Amino acid sequence: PVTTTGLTDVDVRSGMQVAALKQAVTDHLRYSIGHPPVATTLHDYYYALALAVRDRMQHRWLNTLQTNFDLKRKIVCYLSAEFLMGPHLGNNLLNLGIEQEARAALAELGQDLDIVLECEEEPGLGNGGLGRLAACYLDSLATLQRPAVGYGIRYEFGIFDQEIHDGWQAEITDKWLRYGNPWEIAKPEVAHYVNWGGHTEYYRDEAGNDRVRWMPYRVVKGTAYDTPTQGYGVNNCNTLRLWSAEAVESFDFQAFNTGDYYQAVEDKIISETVTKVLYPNDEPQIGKHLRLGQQYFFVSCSLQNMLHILSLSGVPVENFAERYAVQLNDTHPSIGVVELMRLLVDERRLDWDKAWAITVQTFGYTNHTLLPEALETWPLPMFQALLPRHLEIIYEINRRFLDEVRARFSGDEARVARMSLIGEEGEKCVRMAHLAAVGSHAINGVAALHSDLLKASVLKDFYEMWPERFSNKTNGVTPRRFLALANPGLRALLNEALGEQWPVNMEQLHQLEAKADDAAFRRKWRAIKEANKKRLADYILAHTDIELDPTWLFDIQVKRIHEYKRQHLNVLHIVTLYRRLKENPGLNISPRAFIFGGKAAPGYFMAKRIIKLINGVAETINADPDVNTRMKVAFVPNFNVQNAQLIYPAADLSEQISTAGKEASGTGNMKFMLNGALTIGTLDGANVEIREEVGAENFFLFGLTTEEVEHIKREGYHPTDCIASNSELRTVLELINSGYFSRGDAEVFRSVVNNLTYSDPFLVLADYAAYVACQERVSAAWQDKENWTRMSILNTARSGKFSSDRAIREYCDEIWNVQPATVKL
Ligand code: 26V
Repeated sequence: PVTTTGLTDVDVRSGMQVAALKQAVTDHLRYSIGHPPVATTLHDYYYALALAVRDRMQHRWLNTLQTNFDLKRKIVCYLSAEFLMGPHLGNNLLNLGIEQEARAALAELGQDLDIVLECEEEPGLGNGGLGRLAACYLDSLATLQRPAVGYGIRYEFGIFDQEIHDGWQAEITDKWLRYGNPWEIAKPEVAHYVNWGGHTEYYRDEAGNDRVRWMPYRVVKGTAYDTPTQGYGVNNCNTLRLWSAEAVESFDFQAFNTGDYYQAVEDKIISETVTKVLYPNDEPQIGKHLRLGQQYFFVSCSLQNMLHILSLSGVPVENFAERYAVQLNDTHPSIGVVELMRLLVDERRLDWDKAWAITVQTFGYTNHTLLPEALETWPLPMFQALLPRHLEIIYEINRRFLDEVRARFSGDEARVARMSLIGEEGEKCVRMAHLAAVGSHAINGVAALHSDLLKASVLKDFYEMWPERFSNKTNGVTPRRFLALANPGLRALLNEALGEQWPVNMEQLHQLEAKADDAAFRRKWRAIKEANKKRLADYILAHTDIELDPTWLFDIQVKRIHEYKRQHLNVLHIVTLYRRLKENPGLNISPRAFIFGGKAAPGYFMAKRIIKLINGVAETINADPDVNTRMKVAFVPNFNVQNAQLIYPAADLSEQISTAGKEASGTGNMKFMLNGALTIGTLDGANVEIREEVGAENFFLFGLTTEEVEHIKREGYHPTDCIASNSELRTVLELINSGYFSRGDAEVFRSVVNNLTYSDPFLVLADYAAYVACQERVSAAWQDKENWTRMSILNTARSGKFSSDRAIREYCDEIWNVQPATVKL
C-alpha cells in the first residue's frame, strides 16, 4: 500500500529518512494519540515521535531476539532492583543515528526537537550510582552486540521529586506514568506466579523420593513490561524487562475467599503494593517486609522466565549455566541463589549437588559498598514468615558450606561463626552478602581500591577460602549519553578532530593529547565549555533565581547527599573563603560559582540538614554585595539524569571528596572527567585510577589515605584537637553555629556542628586544612587559563578507560563468557 506521500507502510514504520519520520509522527498523532489538530499539544508531539522511534527499534529488537535464538547464544541476565535509565528519546535518536532527520521532520511540522525532548518525564527507577551503572551497562551490552536482558522492577513511583522549600528538601511523589509511557510494551501473556508466606509440607513422590511442597498463603502475578534498549551504531537492540505485580483472582489457595468480594478487593490492593514504590534506600538498612517482598518478586519472575525460555528453546535444564550468565547487582537480588535452587530441586526435581553446581556456575556477584550499615541482612522471623521454604534451603546450603569451611580450617570455630549465612550476634538474621558470595563463582568490586578492600575486610574470610573467585571490574559510564548526547559542542569538535568512531572506541581520545598544545584548539575548547556553562546558568536561573556568571570557575558537587561524601567539607571551604573575603576585601581570588545538587534519603536527618546548610550559606553569600561579585552558591533542585546532562558538561572542577575507603567507585567522577573537568579529590574509589590515567600533575589531590584514616580511627580520633589547632576552622564552625547563615536561628545547624565537633565519623575536620590548601592550588591554577585548558583537554583525552564499553568487555570476557552476535536487518 502506498500513501499520498508516496511512502509505503513499511517506510512509515521503519524508514529513517525525514519524509518517513514526518509521516510517522503525523500518523501517530492521528491513529495512536487521536487529538484533533486544535487540541494537539507539545506533549503529543513528544509522544508521537517517541512511538515513531520505537517502531524503528521494534524492527531491530525482533531481529535481535531471533538472531540470538538462532545462534543459541549465551545471554547475560543483569538482575538489578534499580535501572536509572534517564530520558529515552534523545538517547534512542542518537543510538539509531537519526537525530538530524528527526529534527528536520519536526521542523517541517513546526516543532523544535530540543523543546519536544524536554517533555519526557524520566523513568527514575533508581537511587543513584548503582541504578545508573545498570543503565550504562545495558547501553554498552547492546552496543557491543552482546545478547542481554536487564531484569528489574516496574515501580509505579520512582525516586521522589525533590523541591526546596525555605532551604529544606521536600519530597514529591514521582508520577512518571501519569501521561503514559511510549517506550514500554506490556506483555500480559508473559507472566509468572510468585508465592508468599504459608508453610512447607513433606511428601514422598512416585519414585519414592522425599520432596517438599510449599503451601503459600498468597500468590501474586508478575507481568512483564519490556523496554527495548538500542545499541549505538549497530542493529542490536536488547531488552529491559521490568515486572509489575498484579492480584491473582480465584487462585486455589485463595479459594476460601470465594464470595467475599471485599476481601478479594483488599487482596488485590495488597498484591499490587509490591511494585508500587522504589525505596529511596541510600539510608541505613531498612528491615522492611515489603522491600524483601520486592526483591523476591522480581528475582522469582526473572528466573522462572529464564527457565521458561530455556524449555521453549528445547534446551535441557541441566544446561542452564551454559545459556545464562546471571549477574547480581549488589545483594538486592541475591535471594536468586536460593530461588534457583528451589526451582531446580523442588520443581524440576534435580538432585541437590547437580542443582548447586548449576547455581554457582550461573551467578556472579558485584559488591557496591563496604559501609557496614549498608550491608543487607534480614531478621530471621520476618524471612521465615515471607519465605519459609527459602529459609530451609538456606539452612541446607549453610550446613554444607560450613562443613567445607571446617574441612579447610579445622578447629577454627570463630571463622565458622563469622562466615555463616546466619548472623547470631544479637537478633538472628540472614546475611545476604554471604549468601551471594557462597552462591557465585565470581565476586567483584567496582574499583581497584574497593576490590582490594573487599578482600581485606567485608569478604576477607571468603577471599581466603576462594581467592580465584575474586576480581576487580572498575566501573564505567557510557560516552554516548554522557558525552555525545550531553555535550553536543564537544561532540562536534571531537568528530572534527578524530573522526566519528570515538564514541565506540574511547582509546582514540588519546589523539587529543597532541592538540593540548595547539592554542587555536584550546580556544575552541574554551568556547565550548563556556557555552555549556551559559546553558547551565540559564537553567539554574530559571529554577532558583540565582544568576551565575559563565566566566567564573564552575565548581560542582552533584551526588546523593551523604555524610561520607562530605558535602559539608565543601561548605566549610566556602565559608572559609567567605570569611577571608570579608576580613580582607582586597583579596585576590578566582571568582567561583559553587554548585551543588543531590537528594537526601527522606529519613536521613543529617543529610537533610546539610541541604539546609548549603541553602542557608547560599542565601547569605549571594545577597552579600561585599562578596557576591566574586563568589556565589547554588543548589540545583531535583538532581536527576536529565539535568545531570546539563551539569557535567558545564563543570570546570569536579568535587570527589569522600573519606578515603568509603566511596566504592563513584561514576559521577568519570562523567565530569569525560567532559573535561579537573578533579579535586581524595584517594578514594575510582579517583585513584582517574589520577593514574590523567597524571598526578593534572589532578588536585588532598587528604588522608585509607590507611591513615584507619590508623587515626584505631588510635582514637578527637575532632576537638583539629579545632584547637586551627583558629580559622574554629571561627568557621562558630559562624555556622551562631545563626549567621540561618537568619539568626542558632538551633538549625547545631546538630551538624556538634556532630563534627564531638564525633565526626567521616573525618571532615581531619581533612579540612588539606582541603582548603588544595583549593588554593585550584584557584592559582585557574588564573593560568591556557594551562587550565591544557589540563582540561588532557582529562578528556585520558578518560577512555572509564567507558562502560571497557568495563562490559571485561565482564563478558572474564566472568560471563558471552560472545557478540551480529544482527542483520
Ligand atoms: C549507601 C549507604 C551509605 C550510608 C548508609 C546506608 C547506605 C545504604 C546504601 C548505600 C548504597 C549502596 C549501594 C550503592 O549504591 N553503591 C554505589 O554503587 C556505585 C556503582 O558501583 C558506586 O559508584 C558508588 O561508589 C557506590 O556508593
